[in-house]
Amino acid sequence: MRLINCGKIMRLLSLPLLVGFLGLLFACKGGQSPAEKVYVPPGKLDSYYAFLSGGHSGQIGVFGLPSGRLIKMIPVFAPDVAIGWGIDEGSKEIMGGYIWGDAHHPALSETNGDYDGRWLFINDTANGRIARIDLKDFVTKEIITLPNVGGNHASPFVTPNTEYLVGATRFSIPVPNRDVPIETYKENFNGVIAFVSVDKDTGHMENAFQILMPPFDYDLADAGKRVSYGWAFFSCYNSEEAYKDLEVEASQKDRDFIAAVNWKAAEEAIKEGKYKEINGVKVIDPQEVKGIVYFLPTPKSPHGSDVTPDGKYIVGGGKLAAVVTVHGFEKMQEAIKKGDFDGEVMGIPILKYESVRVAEVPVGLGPLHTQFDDQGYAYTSLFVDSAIAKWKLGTWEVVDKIPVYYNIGHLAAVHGDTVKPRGKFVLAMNKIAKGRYLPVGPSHPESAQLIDISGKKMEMLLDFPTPVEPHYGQIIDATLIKPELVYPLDQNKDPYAIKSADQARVERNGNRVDVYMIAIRSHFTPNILKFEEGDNVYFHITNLEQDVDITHGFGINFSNVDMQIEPGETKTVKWVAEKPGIYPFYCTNFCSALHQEMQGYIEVASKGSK
Ligand code: RUQ
Ligand code: CUA
Repeated sequence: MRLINCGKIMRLLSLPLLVGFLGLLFACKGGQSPAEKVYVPPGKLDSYYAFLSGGHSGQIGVFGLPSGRLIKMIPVFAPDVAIGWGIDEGSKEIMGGYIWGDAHHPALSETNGDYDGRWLFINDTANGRIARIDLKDFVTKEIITLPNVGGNHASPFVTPNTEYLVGATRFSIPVPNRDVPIETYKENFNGVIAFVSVDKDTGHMENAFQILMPPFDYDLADAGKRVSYGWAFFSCYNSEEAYKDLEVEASQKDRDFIAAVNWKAAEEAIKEGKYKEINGVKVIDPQEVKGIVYFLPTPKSPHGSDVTPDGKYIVGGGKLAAVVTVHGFEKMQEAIKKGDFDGEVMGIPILKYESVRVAEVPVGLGPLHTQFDDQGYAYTSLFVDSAIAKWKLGTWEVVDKIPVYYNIGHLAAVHGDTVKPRGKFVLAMNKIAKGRYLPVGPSHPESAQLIDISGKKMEMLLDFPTPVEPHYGQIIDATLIKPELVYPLDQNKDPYAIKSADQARVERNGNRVDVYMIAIRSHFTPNILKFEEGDNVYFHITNLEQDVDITHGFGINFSNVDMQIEPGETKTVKWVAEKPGIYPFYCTNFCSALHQEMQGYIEVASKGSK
């Protein structure tokens, strides 16, 4: 019998072993795989909230990162029949008669230049508004209209202590709006830059002041921070002042502008009474008040206007250029002091390009928006190239590029527009995301792509669909948000609240009927109701539950009435008894084993029959 030749076997085995060992070593060095980096096991929570605007759906999507899971859609400018947003009386009043809005830019409130997790604001480009969502319950609390602003796009971008939200005109209109020939655009139309103040305790918004501007299209904005605190920077295109065929006529000039606004100086001017009131808002005219606003020439039709975390530089995304332009705040201050001007428009000095520009960074085609990390790098979205360019602040060199699918608009890094970016990830929000998901007809869902930015090279991790249509998004450390899980019943101050079933009742006053109703598992009190044809019925329903996630619904058959009432909450909804007959109503939100039994009947008698 031959002896086994151990040495030979060892030699035969050693090569694959060595290869395997080295492979393992490399794998470990690369750290986790993309799948591991985004995997959040069942029962575990994500580390970040991402708030993505819902565009013309008028909503905001709340996603968990790194998993990309959609957690909630917050209705803001548009009705949501599930929770009754735009149906119950309270939310109808907040919506102010509109049923749509075009939500572009979520803006988290800030303290000392960093997100504080208190409120979320968002603009409505269509109807010139800003909404405030309370992050204690993720509910829209207030919507304010900005008079004189046509198409509020460059908004709401907060100042470092949420002193102000900004707004600006995208579509210039006459200010005040009136009937003039469109052909007199140059003489009769104006842009407006608006500042909305925020009460630091309640979050309540007020129109503070506005600045009258030439009829350009103001696009994006960012507030100055640290050294540039007290300023805000608004990009604009169409300095050609075209009002038709903009795609040709508004792209003639090689440079448009970033408007630098000294809002501290504007505050002073207001205090000194240097304004006129238009539509109830204090408006400063730069032809009469100097030193409030300056133009920084910026190539070409700039879109994004983003201030670096140290506040020293303003980055303009030259949509029709192949570079981002970096302006220096200090250089700007010197140029203002020296009067280094190249003419003026409407009393607003144009600073010399060479005097303010620090660098032109050759990032690639169609640069739009820029975000920042914690290592001194900037990330610019490239719409035409369908890519993100990573470049170094200070040396201005492009160090990496990653393709995205396709046509990226905004991008968001973790705390990526604050004074304290956290690095880790950047989220690409792609506009035209052809074929990324199972097809669902002609319109393809938009895509978001999560990219690891912690290493030298960017690494694509994850791809997930996002409901119509994210423009901007912001990503916040989840530990900074601590929502309430029930509304304490003893703090319910709703004038129509009742706190026990024995207070439940029906009160009639002419043809107005008020129903004070209780909802608690698994019963409505009262649940048999009798009205007369033509009655206007107001249901005031209090959910007496104090258990987490025991929400009741209230839906009436053959009607448009449905709403959700959260634990401890009271809501009012109006229903008109239009036609004689029987109308079942029921709990529309699954709440218990006897949820199916949670129902009642309404009887409507014909007029004068009782
Ligand atoms: S926009 S894709 Cu409405 Cu903010 Cu730039
Ligand atoms: Cu209450 Cu279902």
